Amino acid sequence: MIIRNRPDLTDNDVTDRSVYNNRRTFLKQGAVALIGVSGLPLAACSADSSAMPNDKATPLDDITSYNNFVELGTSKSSPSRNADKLITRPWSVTVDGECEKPGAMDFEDILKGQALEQRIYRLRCVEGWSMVIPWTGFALSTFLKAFKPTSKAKYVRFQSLLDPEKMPGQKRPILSWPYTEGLRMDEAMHPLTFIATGLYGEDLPAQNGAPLRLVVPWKYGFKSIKSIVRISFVEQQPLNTWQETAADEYGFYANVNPDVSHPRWSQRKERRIGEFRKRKTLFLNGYADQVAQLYQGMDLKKNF
Ligand SMILES: Nc1nc2c(c(=O)[nH]1)N[C@H]1C(S)=C(S)[C@@H](COP(=O)(O)O)O[C@H]1N2
Ligand SMILES: [Mo]
Repeated sequence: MIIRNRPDLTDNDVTDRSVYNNRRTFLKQGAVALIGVSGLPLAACSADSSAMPNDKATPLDDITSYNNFVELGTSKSSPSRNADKLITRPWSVTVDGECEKPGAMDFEDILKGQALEQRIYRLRCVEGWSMVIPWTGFALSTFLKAFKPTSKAKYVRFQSLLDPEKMPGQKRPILSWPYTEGLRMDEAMHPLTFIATGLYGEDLPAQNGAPLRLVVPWKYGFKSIKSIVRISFVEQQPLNTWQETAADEYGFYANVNPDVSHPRWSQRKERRIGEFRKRKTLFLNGYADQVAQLYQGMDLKKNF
C-alpha cells in the first residue's frame, strides 16, 4: 500500500506554554496507591536514580490539548477539537488468540474487576518532546492473566477502534487502519506496563485514548496505543502501524534510547512540554533499573 500524506513525526515548533501548578486531587477514579515517576511508590522515590530534578506533572491543559492521535487529526491541536466525535460508551474489548479463555468484555465490567491505581509516568514521544502524566488505571498483566494465555502466546497485539464516523481521520488512508501495536509477552507482563483509564483522577479524555489505552513508559509514545478494542495473544511478532508505514524509521521495540538516532534526527535530547531548555533523554526513559534486563544480550541498534 502506498501511503500518501504520511504525517511527518518531526516536531520543530516551540510551544510557549506557561508553567503553572495544577493541584487537582486524584479522587474521582478511586485510586488506591500513588506511584512515582519511577514506577515505585512515591515514598521510595528519593532512593530512585531515575527520578529527575523538577520532574513535576505536566499541566492538565497541556496533556489534553497537545496530542498525537492520527484518527482524530494530524496536528497536535486537532485531537482535542475532534474529541466529541469519539463516542466511547458502550465499549467492549475482545481478547482472543493463543489463550484458554478468549472473550469480549464490556469496559464497565473491566473497570469493576480491577483495583485502580495512580501512576505518574514520563512519556517521551519519538518526535523529541516529553510530558509527565498522572495516570489512573491498572497493570496490563493483571488483566491479561485472566484470559489464560497458552505457551504459544509469545507476543501481544493491540488494535484501536476502526470506525471512520467516530474517528474521522480514518476517512483518509494516512496510516493503515486500525492502528496496531505489539509487545513481547515479557514486556506486556512487566509490572510497569499499564492500562490507563483516567488522568489527573478524571476519566480519560477522548484525545488521550478513551476509554482505555496502553502506557509503556520506557518506550517511545507511539507504542502507547489508544482506544483499544482488541487484544490478541499471538505466536509471531506483530507488525505495528508505524513500522508498516516506515520500517527504516520505526522499529518493533521502540525503546527510548539516546544512543540510537532516528534516521532523520538525534534522540539525545527532549523538550519537556512547558519548558524551554532541552533535557537530556535518558536510556529507557529513565526506567533502565527496572527494564534493562528484558533486553540483555540484544543489539539495541539493530532491534530499535
Ligand atoms: N490509536 C492511536 N494511538 C496512538 C497514536 C495514534 O495516532 N493513534 N499516537 C501515539 C503517539 S505517537 C503518542 S506520542 C502517544 C501520545 O499520547 P497522548 O496524546 O496521550 O500524550 O499516543 C500514541 N498512541
Ligand atoms: Mo509519539
